[in-house]
Amino acid sequence: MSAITRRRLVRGAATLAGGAVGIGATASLARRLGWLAPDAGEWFGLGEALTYGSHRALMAMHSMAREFSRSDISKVVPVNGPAPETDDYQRLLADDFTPWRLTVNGLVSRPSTFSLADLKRLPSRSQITEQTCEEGWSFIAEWTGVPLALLLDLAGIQPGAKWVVFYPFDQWWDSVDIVEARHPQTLLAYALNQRDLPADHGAPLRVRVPRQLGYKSIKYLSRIEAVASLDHVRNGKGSQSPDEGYSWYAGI
Ligand SMILES: Nc1nc2c(c(=O)[nH]1)N[C@H]1C(S)=C(S)[C@@H](COP(=O)(O)O)O[C@H]1N2
Ligand SMILES: [Mo]
Repeated sequence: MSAITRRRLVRGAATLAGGAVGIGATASLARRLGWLAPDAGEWFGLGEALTYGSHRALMAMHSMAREFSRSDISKVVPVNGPAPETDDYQRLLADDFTPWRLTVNGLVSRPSTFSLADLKRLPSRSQITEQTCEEGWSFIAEWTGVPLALLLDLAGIQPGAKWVVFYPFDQWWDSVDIVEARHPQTLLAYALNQRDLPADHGAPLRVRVPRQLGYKSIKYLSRIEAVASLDHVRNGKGSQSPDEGYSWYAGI
């Protein structure tokens, strides 16, 4: 997000908390409302925590990422993070992902697995959105898949679930809050520009979170877990990103 936008949002959130009372009051309000990012204690500190809190406070929960038309689709689709070279992934790739299953578990009433064919039979959504990498490049593409909200409801996500964690076949992992998980543009995509997802772009299934930077859009999905707290999930920061120098929240 640009510095100007961030400044505007932070100022907005401070105003919300009582104007001159300012930053400290905003942080405690954010904490009370549950708008404190899971990595708020990290060295990104208050700034990143406030970006998340102010987005959640000021923007409509259902504000939409811009959608484009087919003529806007980029000719070149860059890759960041090549397909895993592990035996288990390469074997699934060689088998066209027929034996692959997506596991949905954690705080759900019906822990479930889905084959690619199962997912393709569910109601789908297609959207032409921009994917922006933190490294400074972006592209516009059409993604087709199952809204994450639909899958969470099929698995019977429980009211206590506050976060949804994504585990892929490589070492990357990430999570989103329930607002993002239920957002109509948050997809589990199996197609890119109307073809099966190429391996490098996340086959057989990837997340698309078009309201955040590209690194939230986890590729090569294996499992999705609903949790009440991220404190005891791996590094306790909701994502691998804070260990790599990026904030958990990547809203744009
Ligand atoms: N599992 C996994 N997901 C990932 C990555 C990765 O390395 N592994 N890279 C991320 C980053 S930094 C970006 S910008 C996008 C890139 O998606 P693309 O390769 O389809 O362009 O995927 C994200 N999802
Ligand atoms: Mo990225």
